[in-house]
Amino acid sequence: MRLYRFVWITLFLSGLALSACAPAAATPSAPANTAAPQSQPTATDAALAPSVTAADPALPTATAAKPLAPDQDPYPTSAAPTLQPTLPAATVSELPDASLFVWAPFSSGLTRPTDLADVGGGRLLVLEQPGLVRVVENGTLLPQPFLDIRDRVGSGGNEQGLLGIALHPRYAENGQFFLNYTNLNGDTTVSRFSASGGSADPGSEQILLTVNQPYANHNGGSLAFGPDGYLYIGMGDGGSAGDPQNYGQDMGALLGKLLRIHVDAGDPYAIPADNPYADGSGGRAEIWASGLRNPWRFSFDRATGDLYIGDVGQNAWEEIDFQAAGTPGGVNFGWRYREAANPYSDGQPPAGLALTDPVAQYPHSEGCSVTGGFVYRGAALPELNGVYLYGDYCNGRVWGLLRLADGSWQNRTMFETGAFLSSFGQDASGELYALDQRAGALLVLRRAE
Ligand SMILES: [Ca+2]
Ligand SMILES: [Ca+2]
Repeated sequence: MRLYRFVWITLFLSGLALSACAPAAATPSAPANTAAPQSQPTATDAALAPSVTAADPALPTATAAKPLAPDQDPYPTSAAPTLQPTLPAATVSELPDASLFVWAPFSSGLTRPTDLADVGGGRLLVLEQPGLVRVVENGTLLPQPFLDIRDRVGSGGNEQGLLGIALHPRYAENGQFFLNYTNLNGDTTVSRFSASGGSADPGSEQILLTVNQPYANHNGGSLAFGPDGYLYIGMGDGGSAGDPQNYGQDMGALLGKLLRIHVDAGDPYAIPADNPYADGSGGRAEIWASGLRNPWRFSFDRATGDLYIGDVGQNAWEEIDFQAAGTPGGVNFGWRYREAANPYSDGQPPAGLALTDPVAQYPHSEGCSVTGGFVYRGAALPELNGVYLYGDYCNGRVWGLLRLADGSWQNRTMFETGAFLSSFGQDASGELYALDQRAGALLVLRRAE
């Protein structure tokens, strides 16, 4: 089992064609928070060869229509960002005793689950990496998929496939949801789909954005609507290792960025007026933040609107980045000048270039690939109110991170789940789930008996 885990991790990091290399019936690790700590993987993606799935290493270009004039009328939401965010009164003042809680089995039978969304009525949509959207109803996996787009999803590489979902803020009225997947060419695709009557028609797809991916790995994959009503898209640096084309710092590239678009205006979208390069001068208009290596998972605190990004590191450090709600775009999170808060490339940043270090980091003695999570805002576990939970894909460890009233951070290991943590999920009431990619299972965070 330990050897198998090592092989799996090596494959994950290498972005190889997993389906050709790994046995389909490998035994998953048991999802329980009492699992013993795993041996620390030593594999890194430093020796990656470029993928054969991408033929064109040229500067990626979006194939979306030319962005329209900056939109002055952002989609209104009831949760407008606060310019001077304050912590909700219910936020706890310290990290709680982890033994109060347990990651309990919730559902199983899934194939490489990658993301989750709550559509109400006890139904969770769960993405399967090969291209199915499944329905888990009150913990039971339904046989009929919600959507099947396996015909257009390329999932040969371990970081490729159907990767992210975001429901439109008015999903209950318009049935719109958004998916992020790598297509049959390995290129990032962000599309709008429409649901009705408990399922979605593959023919309803409207492609918003396609970004050329020069290598099979580092595709990002997350989607989330911010408190401003705009859709944020996490883009990795394109792949290989060490960001050989320096996309993270190239404002002419969409790779290595967090993008921000307005999906309710324009054709197929509009650029928010306060994007840092909204007029197209100095950088691509879709860019919100830069200097990211592989922001596999990011989320917004549903109470404050604060942004948390889990940015996967190279050989040594994993990091959590933070942007307070209401602060301007244009933050540069440092890659490849820095790996987390540590120097990476031999080049020095130019004078005057401000880089923003993470609020938490951990070395590869404690994991190997960070999976960003969520700030807990549910009702069942008030001791966790305001705690950001995040994990490591390779060893299943889960940390708690808490922003204290004075702006400092408390960070501590809380759980050893033993899961291959591909993602965390949040339901409509704010309760949290963990997705075990290898076991095909969902775990739910509950109070220990
Ligand atoms: Ca890539
Ligand atoms: Ca960074």
